[in-house]
Amino acid sequence: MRINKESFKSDFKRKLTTLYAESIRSASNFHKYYALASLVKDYSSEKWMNSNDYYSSQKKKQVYYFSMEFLIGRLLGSNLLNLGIRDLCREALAELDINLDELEELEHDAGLGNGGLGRLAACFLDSMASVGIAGHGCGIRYDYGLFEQKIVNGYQVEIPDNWLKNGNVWEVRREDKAVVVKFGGKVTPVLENDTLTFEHTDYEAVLAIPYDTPIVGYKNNTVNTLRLWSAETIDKDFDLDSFSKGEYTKAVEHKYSVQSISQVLYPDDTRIDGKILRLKQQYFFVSAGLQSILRTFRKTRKPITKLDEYIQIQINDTHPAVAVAELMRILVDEEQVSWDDAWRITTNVMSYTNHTILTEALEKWPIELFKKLLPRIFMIITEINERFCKKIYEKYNDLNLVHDMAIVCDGYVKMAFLAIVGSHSVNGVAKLHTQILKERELNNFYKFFPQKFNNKTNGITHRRWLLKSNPELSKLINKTIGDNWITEPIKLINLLAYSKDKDFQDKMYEIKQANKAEFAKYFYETHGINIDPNSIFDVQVKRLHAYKRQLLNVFNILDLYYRLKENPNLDIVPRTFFFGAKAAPGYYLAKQTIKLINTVADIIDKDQAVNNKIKVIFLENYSVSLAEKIIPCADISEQISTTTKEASGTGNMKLMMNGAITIATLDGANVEICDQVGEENIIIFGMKKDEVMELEKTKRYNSMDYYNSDPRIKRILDNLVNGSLGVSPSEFADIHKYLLANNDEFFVLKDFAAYLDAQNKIDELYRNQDKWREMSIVNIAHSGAFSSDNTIKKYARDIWRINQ
Ligand code: 26Q
Repeated sequence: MRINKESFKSDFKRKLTTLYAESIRSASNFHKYYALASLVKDYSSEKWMNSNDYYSSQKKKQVYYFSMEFLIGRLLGSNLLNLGIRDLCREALAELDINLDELEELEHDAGLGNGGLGRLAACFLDSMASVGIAGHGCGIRYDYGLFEQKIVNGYQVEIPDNWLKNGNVWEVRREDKAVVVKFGGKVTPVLENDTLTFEHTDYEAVLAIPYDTPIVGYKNNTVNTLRLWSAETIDKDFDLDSFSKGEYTKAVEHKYSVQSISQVLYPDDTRIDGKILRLKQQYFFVSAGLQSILRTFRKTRKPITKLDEYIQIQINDTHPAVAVAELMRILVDEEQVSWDDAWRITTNVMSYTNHTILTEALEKWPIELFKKLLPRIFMIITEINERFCKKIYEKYNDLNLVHDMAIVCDGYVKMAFLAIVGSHSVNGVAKLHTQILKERELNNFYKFFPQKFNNKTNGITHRRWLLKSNPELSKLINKTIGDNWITEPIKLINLLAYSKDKDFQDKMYEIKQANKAEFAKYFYETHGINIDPNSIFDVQVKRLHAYKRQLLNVFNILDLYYRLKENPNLDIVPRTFFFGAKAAPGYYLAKQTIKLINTVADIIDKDQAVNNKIKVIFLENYSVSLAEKIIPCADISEQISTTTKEASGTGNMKLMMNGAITIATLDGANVEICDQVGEENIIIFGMKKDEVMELEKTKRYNSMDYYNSDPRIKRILDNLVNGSLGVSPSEFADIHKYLLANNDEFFVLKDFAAYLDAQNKIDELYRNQDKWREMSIVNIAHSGAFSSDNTIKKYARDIWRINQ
């Protein structure tokens, strides 16, 4: 389809008329946004249809990324970009006196994820389409995404994210493709003519309706599909029987109970509370997804025993792990495949990605709950478990080991173990993380299945995180090394030749300054707060969690504040510290940390003696679209987790790609960033992996020692609870207790001195602008290695066995 400015303008006007019977003059900005987005969807429709037609002939292996979360953010800008018409539209709209950026701002973020894991899924969708892999997303269409965060009196308040209230232009409801998912009930074995089948009765039937969103590849012909499932009641909304008896409440009860399945995303990204609704959500979308995949496959008339040659399923953490048993159920019960064949097919189809080593995040379900909700699935898991346990026993003759590795044990169904046993590939998300999984957390399984374990370091789509979010820098890169980095991101390495080039350095600096000024303007307009664009922008944006150590960052700020108070002439480069972080609603310590950050921000703000040197900004409601605004402005990227705890991190990659210098522990993907850029281009501090593991093992850490021996720490902690922060002395008593009485689980106090030294080094480095800019360029040049295009190609080659 050829689109030029004139045809676009008339298409756009026609769209406004057909949708709203409005002209450009009379339409609201939102209607203009909606009409534009609807037009962009039309532009991608033909390619979408052609991709689907091609795929349904099953010439190509289909990959399905099963994930509870897809944090895709806004689609208008990235779809325009990937269709290759963003500049054209911008110009054409300008001729109509319409500002494209303003329209893009009106799109509500699709916040169907908590953080890293959900955003990774979104980056992977973009990369799969852009490198031409037939890879689709399968998940849940939550009515409410991750809560909207408001800060009230320094505290986080959660507001429901009603993201669908003004409609969702991108999705297509496909009622004709609905499937039925069954919960509960009774399963009875039936023996007939020597064949054993299982009859499932008295179950609750839930209708799963798919909503499809096109995923447009970058300037190619691929348009893949993100299929999200919504739960509805089957044919009758009311239980008519109850309704006619006048029991109105009971009549609608069933409807609400069904709809609740896809109503809301669980806003917790670590701790699990074993809620039955969460298991229901998992089985709901997994069963719906598998049923629809199989239905399409059957139409090809290929033998079911070859399913694994055409279908690959990636399980995003343990959340969809029940897919192993559900595929076995379909193959054995519905397709009459023998257990052994079904098992071969299933394990060849499934692969599992682990995203965490925190033990509290390893999902397990109480047997009684599981059995009641999914009786047939439970029987199948029991069978898988028995066969697996037998194999362990045969190999090791060790009942303790059988106990440690059993999928069903100690009253629980262990989802990670089910995922490992039922997959042909198990991968971690950064080298260090995979190594720790192999050496420690999953060591038993690694010894038993060494060939399954592999690493796939995470990546980010450079199209959203550089090309789209930092257009001026992208243009400068294009002018300097050409634009082939857009399709071959590794080519960014050619910037290395310019790392010492004064002209390039200056231009890059000017762009950074312009980005910072633009953000300051935006922030003033939306919040009435001034930010100095000439200060260093120091950025820590990620979920709030103790292991990510926002506290360490705050403590450095407090120490700096006290030093400035003691010595008003202390010579530091002015700095603005940005925090963006949502806390899980039930995570008390994380919420208190937000209050602390805001309290410190207030104190500094009100203090004339320091407020021209340091400032703290808490970015309310950190989201994908806010990330796109702040990341291009960052001078410093804070990646300060306790070593071994951050599986990978992906914000670290986004920030380096935009020229920020990383201050980091050697954790997760920071290790690989350091390997790429070299130790002279990153600031590393703090405990190393072996030190952390040793201290955890020997339990020799005593946070009190640090409190007693470092007067800076003592001052900070004392002031937390003596009322000097201008809040009640009891306000931060629990943070104090957590660090001292409860011995500081994540070694904040132990790494404090090293962190302060590292921060002081940054101040010095920044004054040497030649060096600073050189470092910044080196970081951008190496960031191509962290494009998710590369990551996805490795998944395709090693795990999905797709020949490109
Ligand atoms: C599980 C059960 C019940 C309720 C919630 C959950 C749950 C939900 C989300 C558990 C974990 C998550 C998300 C985890 C996550 O985002 N992990 C991050 O994944 C990134 C992508 O691999 C990594 O870069 C981060 O290091 C890792 O923390």
